Order: sequence, then C-alpha cells, then structure tokens
Amino acid sequence: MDDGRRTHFRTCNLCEAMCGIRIELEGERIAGIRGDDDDPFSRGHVCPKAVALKDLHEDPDRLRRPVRRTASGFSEITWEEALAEAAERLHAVQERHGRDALGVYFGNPNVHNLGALVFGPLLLRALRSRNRFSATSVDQLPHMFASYLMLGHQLLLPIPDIDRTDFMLMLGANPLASNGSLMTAPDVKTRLRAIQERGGRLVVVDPRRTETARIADEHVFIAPGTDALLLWSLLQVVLEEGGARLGHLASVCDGLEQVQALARGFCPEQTAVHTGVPAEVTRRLARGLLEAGSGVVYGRMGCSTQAFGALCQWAINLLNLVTGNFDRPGGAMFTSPAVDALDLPKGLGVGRGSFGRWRSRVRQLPEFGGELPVACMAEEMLTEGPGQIRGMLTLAGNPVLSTPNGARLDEAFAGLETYVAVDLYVNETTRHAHIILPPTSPLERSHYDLIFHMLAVRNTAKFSEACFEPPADAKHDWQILLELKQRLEKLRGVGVAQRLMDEALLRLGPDRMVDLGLRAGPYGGRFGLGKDALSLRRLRGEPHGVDLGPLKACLLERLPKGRIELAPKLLVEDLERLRAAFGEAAVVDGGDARPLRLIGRRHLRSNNSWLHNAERLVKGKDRCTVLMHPDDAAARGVEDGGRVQVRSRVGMVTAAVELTRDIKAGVISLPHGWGHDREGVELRVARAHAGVSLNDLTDELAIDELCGNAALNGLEVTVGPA
Ligand SMILES: Nc1nc2c(c(=O)[nH]1)N[C@H]1C(S)=C(S)[C@@H](COP(=O)(O)OP(=O)(O)OC[C@H]3O[C@@H](n4cnc5c(=O)[nH]c(N)nc54)[C@H](O)[C@@H]3O)O[C@H]1N2
Ligand SMILES: Nc1nc2c(c(=O)[nH]1)N[C@H]1C(S)=C(S)[C@@H](COP(=O)(O)OP(=O)(O)OC[C@H]3O[C@@H](n4cnc5c(=O)[nH]c(N)nc54)[C@H](O)[C@@H]3O)O[C@H]1N2
Ligand code: SF4
Ligand SMILES: [Mo]
Repeated sequence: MDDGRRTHFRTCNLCEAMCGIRIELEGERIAGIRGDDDDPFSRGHVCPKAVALKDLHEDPDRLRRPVRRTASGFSEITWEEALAEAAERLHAVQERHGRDALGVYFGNPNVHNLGALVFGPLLLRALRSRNRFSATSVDQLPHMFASYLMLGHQLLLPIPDIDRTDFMLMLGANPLASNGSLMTAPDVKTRLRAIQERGGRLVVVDPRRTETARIADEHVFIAPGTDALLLWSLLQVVLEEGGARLGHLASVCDGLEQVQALARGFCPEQTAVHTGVPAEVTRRLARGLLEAGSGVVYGRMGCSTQAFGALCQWAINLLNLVTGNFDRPGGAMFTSPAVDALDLPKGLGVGRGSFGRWRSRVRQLPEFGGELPVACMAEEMLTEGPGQIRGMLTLAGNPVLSTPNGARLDEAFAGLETYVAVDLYVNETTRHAHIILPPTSPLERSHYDLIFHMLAVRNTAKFSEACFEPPADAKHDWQILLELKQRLEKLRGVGVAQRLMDEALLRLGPDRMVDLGLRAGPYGGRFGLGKDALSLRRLRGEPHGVDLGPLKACLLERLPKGRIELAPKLLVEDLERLRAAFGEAAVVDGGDARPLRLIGRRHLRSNNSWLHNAERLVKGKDRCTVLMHPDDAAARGVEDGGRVQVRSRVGMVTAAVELTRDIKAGVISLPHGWGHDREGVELRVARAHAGVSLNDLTDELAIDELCGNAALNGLEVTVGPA
C-alpha cells in the first residue's frame, strides 16, 4: 500500500506451538505483533514471547556481521574472510588430529528453522565425525528411543489427541508454561479446559503444583525420578482389572505375555513407598483410564530427563496400547503430515534410527541416531589422548547453559584449539568462539515447520514468507552451512560432481525442498496434479495455513516393519536397574535435614537459554529463584525471601528462595537457562537480569544409563542459608 502499511502473516517459530501471528508493518518498522484470528490451528492465540520477535529483530546486541575474537574482544570481518577462516580452521583440526577431533553441537533452535533442518544434516554428514551432539540428549531422546525399539522408527512419535480425549493423565509436563512439547497444541490452555467442558478429566502428576496442575481436576505429587514405578503399577492394575485391549493393533503386537508377566511385579502398594503416591490413588487413576471412553497418558520433560526416562516412555506407550488407546481418536495418535520426513526420498528424510553403533571414547556411552550423549561432551574435550575433541562447531546452541555441568564445559570450550559458532549472539558458549557466523533474523526468512507439523495434535500445513528482505550482506543459516560445506570439501579436494551438487542445492534453497516434500506427500496427490493438491504455490495463496483435519488412525500404514514390539529386550533388561535402584531406599519425604532433590522449571516468558535480552520478557520480579517447602526451610534455618546456597557434587550456586507448599517436601526447583553474568557475554539486558545457571549444579554423571539421556531432574543437593 502507498502509506507503506502492510500486514504480514506467519507462524511464530519460537516454541513448538506454531501460533499464527499477524505483524503490522509501517515501512520497515514493526508497529505491532498479535495473534492471527484466521489461523485455523491457533485461532488467534499467542503468548508474550511472540512480541519478542520484534525485540530480537531490532536487538542492537544481535550480530549482523561475522566476528573474529581478538585480544580486545570481537571485531567484525567480511563474510569472505570469516567463511574462509572458519573452513580452514575446521579442516585443519581434522587434518591434524583426525576426523573425530572436530565435535559438533546442534542446538534446539535448529528444529525451528527450515533451512537449517533441510541443509544442516548435509554439513554434519560431510564432517564425518563421530563426536556429534545435540539438544536431543538433554530432552526427548527417550521418546525417540522407545519409538525406535517399539515401532521401528525414531520419529514415529505418539501425540496425545487432546482435542478428543476424555481422560488425560499428564506426567512431568507443564504446558501452561511451555505451551506443549511433542504435542504441538496452540492455545493449549483452552484445549485442556475443553476436555473438562465435555465432561472429561485432566490429572497432572508432578513434584510441583504447577500452573497446569492448578487447572487440572486432580494433582498428584510424586517423588522425582520415580515415575517408572508409578507407570508400571498403573500397568499392573490395568492389566489385572481390564486385561489387554490391543484392539485393531492386536495382530501386529509381539511380546504381550512378557509385559503381563513383568507388570505383576509392580503392585501399587510396593511402589507407593518410593513414589509417594498412595496405592489407592494409583488404582483410582488406572480405573479412570480403563473407564474413560478414550484416554491418553502423556509424559514429557520431567519424565524424559531423569534416570529412568526410557523406561517411562516405554511404559507410557504400553499403557496407551493395552488400554486400546493407541492410534485411536482421543488416545495417543500419529500425525499424517503434509511433508512426511519419514517418507521422503533416501538422503533427504530422517532415518529410522540406530543405537550403539559406536561409543564415546572416555565413558563408552552409546550413540543414538548418529549422536553421542551431550553429557559426555566436556570430558571428550578435556581428556587427553588419541581421539580427543580439539575443535568444535556449534550451530544455534548454548550448551554451557543448557547441558549438565555447564561450568566444566565452559572450561573445555575455553581451551579449544578451534571453535566456530553459527549463532545470533555472543552468548555464554559462543564467547569462546574464534569465529561467529551470524544468520539472518527469523523475520528475514521463510518458514515451514518440518518437525512440528509432525508432532501436532491436528493435521495442518502452513508456509510463511519472509517478512523482511534480508540486508544485502546477510546470509541465512542454510547458506552459511552449505557454503562452509563447499569450502571444506574444496580443501579436502572433493570431486567436481559433489561440488556441482552443492551449487545446485544453493540455488534451489529450502523452499523448493518444501514444495517437493508437499507434492510427494499424502495431500500433494503424490505428484498428481489435482486442483487442491498441496504444493508450495497453493500454500503461498493461503497465508493463514490450511486445515487438514483431526488426527486419523494411520499407524498400520506407517509402521516401517509392520509390527509393534511390546517388550524390547533392552528395555526389559533395564527394569533390573529400576528394581535395584529402589530396592531399599525409602521415599524422599522431606521436612528433615536429608539431601533434597532438585528439579527444573519453565516460565512462559523464557525460552531455554535465550530471549532474556528482551526487556519486556525479563522485567519485573526475579524469576531465577529456588522454590522450597516451608518444612524443609525450617529444618535448615532458611527464611522466605532470603538467599540460599545450593550445592551438588559438581558445583554451588546462590539464589533467592521462595517458600511454598506448591512443591513436594524434599524437593526444590530452579529454572534453567539463566546465569548470563559471565565475562565477555554480549547481552546487555540479560546481564542485568543474570540469575544463576541450574546447569552449574546438574551432574554429567547423572544420566539414564540405558540411552545416555541427561538426568537433569531428581539430582541430590544440599541447601543452606547463604
Ligand atoms: N537443567 C535443564 N537443562 C535443560 C533443560 C531443562 O529442562 N533443564 N531443557 C533442555 C532442553 S529441552 C533443550 S531443547 C535445551 C536447549 O538448549 P540449546 O540447544 O543450547 O538451545 P537454546 O538455549 O535455545 O540456544 C539458544 C542459542 O541459539 C541461538 N539461535 C536462536 N535462533 C537461532 C537461529 O535461527 N540460528 C542460529 N544460528 N542461532 C540461533 C540463540 O542466539 C542462542 O544463543 O536445553 C536443555 N537444558
Ligand atoms: N516458555 C517456554 N516454553 C518452552 C520452553 C521454554 O524454555 N520456555 N522450552 C521449550 C522446549 S525446548 C521444550 S523441550 C518444552 C518442554 O516442555 P515441558 O515438558 O512441558 O517442560 P517443563 O515446563 O520443563 O515441565 C516439566 C515438568 O516436569 C516436572 N518434573 C520434574 N521432575 C519430575 C519427575 O521426576 N517426575 C514428574 N512426574 N515430573 C517432574 C517439573 O516440575 C515440570 O513441571 O518446552 C518448550 N517450550
Ligand atoms: S506459544 Fe510459542 S509459538 Fe505461540 S506465540 Fe508463544 S512462543 Fe510463539
Ligand atoms: Mo527441548
């Protein structure tokens, strides 16, 4: 329009909820950001972080040009200099010390970034290092592990059909703060309330009475790290009282008898002493699940990042299976995404998964899906000897704040021979980089959610155009990654064919890949030409997105091997570890001077380790506080509002304490992603609201020993007045 006003519609890419947003523009200025009422999925909902897209775009601390670290801080250099030096450095480390001497960390924002998802894996593969790490192993690894072993594909993840369920049993998740995870459900609060409005029930199991627990019909306190026991007791009651109702999946399931036999060992009366959940409550919950028209058990971070995360996700799948709620409306369902990463031509899609093909050098932790657990990253850098990591490449991540024993990792990064980062900021990790390559801002890119459409509670498709034309000298993540790959291969003397291929990909870009995926997918007519067939062109004409309907039963078509393994050997064997761990130890009931158990928490206005540089998201009362039960405080001489020292095997932090009966006695909570007050961090606002890092307390030795995921929750700590 002539006055320079326009409205731009897109999807917010900050968390998993995929909210549609409406950006009002006056020339190049963002006049406002609000929810898009016409988005068929999010229906106008947004959270306070959506407006932070403006802050992020305009943030003077956000890097716009590549920088090199010098004795007096970072200084800007040209892209040519930066890419050439970055490639030479990465190449030199591998030449000098071998391929595995270069480690890579692939951070969380990559999964919210179309270009990085499409082209990042090409660079990662080209590096041919076994020392690949990502946020997966401080997150959803157990879900992928269980799907890999039970269903034959790591990304065939069950999604709770919350829009139709009559009974939802939620463990270790707080969607009212997180907006949902492995459950893309914009406006989740309204969706949860709707369960109640149609006469259903929501039950939350959590060591803290969370925002979500407050709106639930029932909240059950549990001792951290004991969910696997509760879940197996639920299985015991369900199988004893309801029998196995595998329904339409009965003929493809193997191992039912073994599961039935195993469940007998987990009477609710026996597990209650450890979980703190009374046996009658467990029985009531099991009956609730059996009696509901449809029901679903859903467990997330609290259940995933703990010592028995894989056992938890296995048991959750089993509960949904044996109650007949797997792949059934109102239960745990599977998406039929418009771009199906499970079904793309080889090389482009996501592999079925792998486990234990190699092990980490120092601690012998197993590979999963081509990656090693990030809990062993620091020791691989710090332990001398052949195969030691001497150089790192981090892509959109901040592992110093995000992974266990961050302080040790901090020290490890400081000592590297080479470190190249692709990131928007000089954060707690990238401050150690020799070169930082900054991508465009999210509003300067097109977007399609390759991952979150696959994890959504409804089938939809939406493509977002870039809101702004990027500056002439800016590069997208995917361009940086592909150009790095090209330069590395040139240094290695890779053949012409490969180079031509990369040239072609650089010209093609990620949008064309989305088009290919859409046309190859279930709504694209499998390359047919139907008028309504989904294509990029069609999505471009529908800026609010396209609704493809509720989830459909589709598992039988999607199972790669056509069978479901109910009792995978690795998981069955791991039950021994669970039994051994809870042989004699008594429940943590708090109120005395024994060590406490530390858990994390999220806040609506935070996003992992970043977005704290947006004033409007950090202003107000300090959020990086310790929550503690008054009885535990009294036993330690701690006063409300005072400061406490929290100590673990690996570190100590000091923070303000808030006393509350909303946390189970014996447990304390501290949020993660804070601790910005480190030398060299270039985040002015965040530094003024620094907080302390939870991951200076979490222990890299605390892992789920089966799959290697970090056990961030349930750590033993001691607390006293500061
Ligand atoms: N104790 C504890 N620790 C946790 C958790 C917990 O619950 N408790 N949660 C864990 C979970 S679930 C996760 S996913 C991890 C996340 O941890 P990380 O993988 O480290 O991810 P973030 O903290 O989101 O990384 C933020 C960095 O990515 C950069 N960035 C953002 N967008 C882009 C982009 O488009 N391109 C590029 N190149 N860079 C970008 C930002 O500038 C910022 O520096 O933290 C984990 N750590
Ligand atoms: N605002 C905001 N939204 C986010 C993020 C963010 O940082 N901020 N991060 C995004 C990311 S990367 C992810 S992975 C998702 C995570 O989304 P969620 O899985 O919903 O994560 P949390 O909010 O950390 O909720 C975990 C809950 O587990 C509880 N808990 C801790 N230990 C245990 C235990 O042993 N057993 C049980 N039953 N419960 C336990 C905690 O008290 C907490 O309430 O959120 C995403 N959305
Ligand atoms: S809930 Fe998530 S996707 Fe929606 S506006 Fe907030 S940050 Fe963006
Ligand atoms: Mo995450």
